[in-house]
Amino acid sequence: MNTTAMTISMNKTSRLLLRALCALTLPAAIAAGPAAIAAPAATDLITNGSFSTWTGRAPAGWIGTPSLAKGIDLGGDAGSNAAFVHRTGEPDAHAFGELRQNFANAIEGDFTLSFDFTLNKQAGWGQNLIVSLYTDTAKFWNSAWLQFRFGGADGGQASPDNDLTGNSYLYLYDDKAEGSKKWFLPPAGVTAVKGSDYNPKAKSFTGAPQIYQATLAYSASANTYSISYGPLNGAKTTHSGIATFGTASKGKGVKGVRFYGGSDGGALVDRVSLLVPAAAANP
Ligand SMILES: [Ca+2]
Repeated sequence: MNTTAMTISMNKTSRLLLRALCALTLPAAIAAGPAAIAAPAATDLITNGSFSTWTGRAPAGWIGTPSLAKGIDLGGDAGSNAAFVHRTGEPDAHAFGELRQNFANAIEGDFTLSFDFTLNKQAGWGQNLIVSLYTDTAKFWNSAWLQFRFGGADGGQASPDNDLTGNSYLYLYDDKAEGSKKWFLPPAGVTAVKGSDYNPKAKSFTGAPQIYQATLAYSASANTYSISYGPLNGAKTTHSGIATFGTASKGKGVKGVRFYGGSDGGALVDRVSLLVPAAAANP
């Protein structure tokens, strides 16, 4: 629509009209996916999504647990670092090698989260990477608006099947109804994510890394999610019209984003952004 609109002769009235049209159509543009969200009228709420700057053991702008580590850059942003998330103890709130960032104001409308990642090949519990958007910064571990996970063939719930073949799958985690949490998008028909051989101490890969990119878009008007993922420079698999997650109708909104490792395998995360329409940006 921008191409057509820009050919209009621009008197003051048409400029105002164009502005109104852009405001009306922006949510649809964001829902359409990463190619459409490069519009200038979007604001990135993430600080230091490239992980270029670190203060001690945590990247600037982020909250990290002690087992979070600086990782090798994944190449999608200009030469810096990534974050390596890796669970190192029992699965309580403090044992995860995790990465979090809070926002000044709750996000209750459209947003698009995107990031690059690898999953490590290692025998383990079966959930290399868990992504959570939470509503309570003080109870980030149990206030998920939504979660999605890359794990073994059954989501890592019953068997340690994140095996050395390194294949993991996308799982969406319904946290809308307490006590009736469930997984969906089972492996049948879901694209496998191949693992990488990563040495976190040496910050190096053995063989070619398998680098992926994922995008999660929420449309408030449709009250649905769209998620796509695939090789960084390759074709993406997209699931759209997802309406199972908790939504803004809870009246809480998203207050922060969390990446953490739920298995011994771990994951590298890089080039994180969370775009909102400019009018909805934090002041
Ligand atoms: Ca980086």
